[in-house]
Parts: sequence; structure tokens; C-alpha cells
Amino acid sequence: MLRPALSIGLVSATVLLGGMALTGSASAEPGAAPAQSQAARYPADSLRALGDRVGLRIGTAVNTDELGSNADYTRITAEQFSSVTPENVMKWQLVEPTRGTYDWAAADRLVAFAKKNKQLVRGHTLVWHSQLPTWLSSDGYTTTLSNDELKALLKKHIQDQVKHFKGDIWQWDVVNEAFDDDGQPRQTIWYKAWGGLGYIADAFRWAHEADPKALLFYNDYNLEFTGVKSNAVYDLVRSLKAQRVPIDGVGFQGHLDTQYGFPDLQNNLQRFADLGLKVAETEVDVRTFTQAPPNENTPTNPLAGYAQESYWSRALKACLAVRECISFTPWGFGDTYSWIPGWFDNPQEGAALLYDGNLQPKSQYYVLQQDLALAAGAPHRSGPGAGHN
Ligand code: 9MR
Repeated sequence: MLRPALSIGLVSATVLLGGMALTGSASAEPGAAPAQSQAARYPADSLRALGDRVGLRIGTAVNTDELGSNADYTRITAEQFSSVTPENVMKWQLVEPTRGTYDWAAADRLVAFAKKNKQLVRGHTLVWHSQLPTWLSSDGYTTTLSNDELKALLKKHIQDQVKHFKGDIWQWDVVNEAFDDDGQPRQTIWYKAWGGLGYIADAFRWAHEADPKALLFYNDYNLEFTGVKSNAVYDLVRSLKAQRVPIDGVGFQGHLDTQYGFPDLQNNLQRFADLGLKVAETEVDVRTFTQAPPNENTPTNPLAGYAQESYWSRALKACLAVRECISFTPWGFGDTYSWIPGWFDNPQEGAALLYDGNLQPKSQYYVLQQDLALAAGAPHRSGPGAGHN
């Protein structure tokens, strides 16, 4: 397989077009008004307003360091998107850095912001091998804790976190990235503690007990491509459904790269949906080769932008064409805040998002705006989240 493994290590404009009508006027201060007390305000030509016409939530990953402190960032988050995903602040490393002491502050602020701006929240993520607190595991694959301790800890983590946010989360990424690129179960501390994939069913059951109304998702990358990994996840979720495990959906992360062919995404979304599941594109970005820093947001090939426009458009249209695809979420919206330049730096890649380093919309943004404006014939979504946002 030519695509590099996207294995994850530890952490380390106004866009109004030509005076179109507003559904309201913008106010993006987090926490300034009680939730629901005033209508959220956003432009009629925003991605969120256009997606609303077919019941499709357009989301973004949010960097909570910028939210509230960066006025443009905050305004765009509120105006353009009808769903938000915390890029990092609901991960275990962030919510329980010290064993037994929770810190929900940043995630709570995002949830308050979302309520104020009539956005739904994708909770990300409960069970992962990456971004674990060091007291639990420093690499996700080894730990000094016993299997029994790990089982008790995972149950407590899931139940405490899901209960803390009960009623506030639309979709939870319950389990993230449980398979390797070769379609084998990833040998994480969870896999080893259970002696197999049994932790996944337990995780969904525990999450469902804690918040029966939240939609529960399995989330992974490269599911977009038909192949051993996508097939392995397909077999897993089919078997979970057969066992009546409370799984509602599958998230296709959608970290795309112009050096690879565009995946058969629509077919893959549809075959998972045909199992009786919701599907979503949860972390979309389209990276390309770029110049060295400080120009890491500038493609080396002047034609790269055309491929990026095409990939963004096709990724969105794949979702639009599948009625069960309930949300389309880019992984952030300003190239400066993207994880990509720091991760793929030899050779350098980047320029993967809809807005440039100065938070100005790129041509990719306008392509999505036009696709949504022309999407009136696409099937309307149904279920929670498909109503007016
Ligand atoms: O964007 C996230 C970045 O800020 C973190 O440093 C990184 C740590 O692994 O995680 C990034 O988000 C990942 C997401 O949680 C799961 N899928 C892959 C994403 C990109 O690495």
C-alpha cells in the first residue's frame, strides 16, 4: 500500500457573498448568553445554512485555544458550522492528566459555545491508543497496569465522561482507530487486556448505559478506500450489529492526499449504511506537497489547487449522495492550525484546509459552498440533527 500509515503518536473573513441575506447577525462570544436564550446568527450563504437545506450538518474540529481568544477564528466557527468536534480537549490525556482528577474546563467551554450557537457536538474520543495520560500508558501499546485494572479504568473513564456530557453530545466517537492499515487489530493496551476485540462491544455498551440518546460511532481513517482495512472494520461493525451492540454509526475520517487516487468513498459510505448504520465524514482534509517552512501552506505544484478542489468536492458529494451520511466535518478550517505540516514534514505537506493561514477562504471553500447551494435534489437526512440548525 502506497499510502503512509497514519499511525498516531503522542502529542506532543468575512465570507459573505455579495450582500446575501443574513438569518441574523453574528455574535460569537462564548458563554455570553444562556444557552438557547437567543437565536444563533449566521449568514444564509454559510456552509451551515446551505447544508441545513438537506439536513446535513457541516462541522469543524475546534482548537479551543483559539476559540474566544481569536476573534476571526471564533466568528468563523460560529457562522460557518452547525456541528463542532473538540480537536483535542475531550481526549483522555487532556481530561484526566492526573489519575483520579478530571479537568473538563476546556471541553465544557466548547459545549457552552455550541449551545449558544445552535451547534451540535461530536464527542471525540473515548477509546484510543493515542493521547493517553502517561500514568496509563506512554505509547498506547505498553503499560505497567494489570489487565483487571485496565478494564476497570476503561469502564470508569467511559461512564464518567459520557455522564459528564450527558444530553450535550450528538455523536460520540466511542472507539477510534482500532485497526492497523493491514486490516489487523491494532495491538493496543485495550486489545491486550481483553485478549481480543471484546473491549469494543463493552465500550459501546458502557457508553450507551451512560447516555442512551447519544449516537455512538466507530471512527477510523482509510475506510474511504475499499481494501483490507475497510473490509475488516465492515466485518467488525456487522458483527456488532448482529450481537445487538448499541452502535449507531461509522465515522470516515477522510484524511485525503492529492498524491493518491481519490477513494471510492461513496460506495464505502453506502455499504456501511446498508448495514443499518449512520455514516459521517468526520475529519476531512486534503493535503498536498508544499514548500518548506515558513511557506508550508503554499503548494509546490501550482496545479495542486485544482486537485484539492476536486477532492473536497467529491468528498462532500459522496456524503450528499448517501442519505445516511449525517455530517461532513473538516478537521479544522485554517491551514495555520492544521496538524498536517507538523506531522508530514519530510517531504513537507499541508495546505489541507478550506481557509488559508490568514483565515481567508480558499477556492476549496467556494467549491463546497457552490456544491451545497446546488444540492437541493440530494436526499434529505433524517433523525436527530437533521432539523433546522
Ligand atoms: O489534530 C490532532 C492533533 O492536534 C494532535 O496532536 C494529534 C495527536 O495524535 O491528533 C490530531 O487529531 C487526530 C484525531 O484525534 C484522530 N484521527 C487523526 C487526527 C490527526 O492526527
